Amino acid sequence: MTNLTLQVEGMSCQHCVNSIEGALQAIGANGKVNLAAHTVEVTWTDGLLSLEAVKEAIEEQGYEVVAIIDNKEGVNGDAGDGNE
Ligand SMILES: [Cu+2]
Repeated sequence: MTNLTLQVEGMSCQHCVNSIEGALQAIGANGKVNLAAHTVEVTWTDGLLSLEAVKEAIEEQGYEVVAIIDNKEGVNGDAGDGNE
């Protein structure tokens, strides 16, 4: 599995959450929006999708992906909910 956290600009309400999570679901990824942190945690099966496809799905909804954090590299320990 690939598990990344994307920093996304432009999300402000539940409608945004639904748009992004719906768009990710439509391409076969699992997305979890954190509105307060302006992040989307995305998980998908390796080989099924590319990061480009994931970014495109979000950007097609009108949001901008400004940074990508690879959770496997443990950039920040705040989430600490044992991905695997
Ligand atoms: Cu909104």
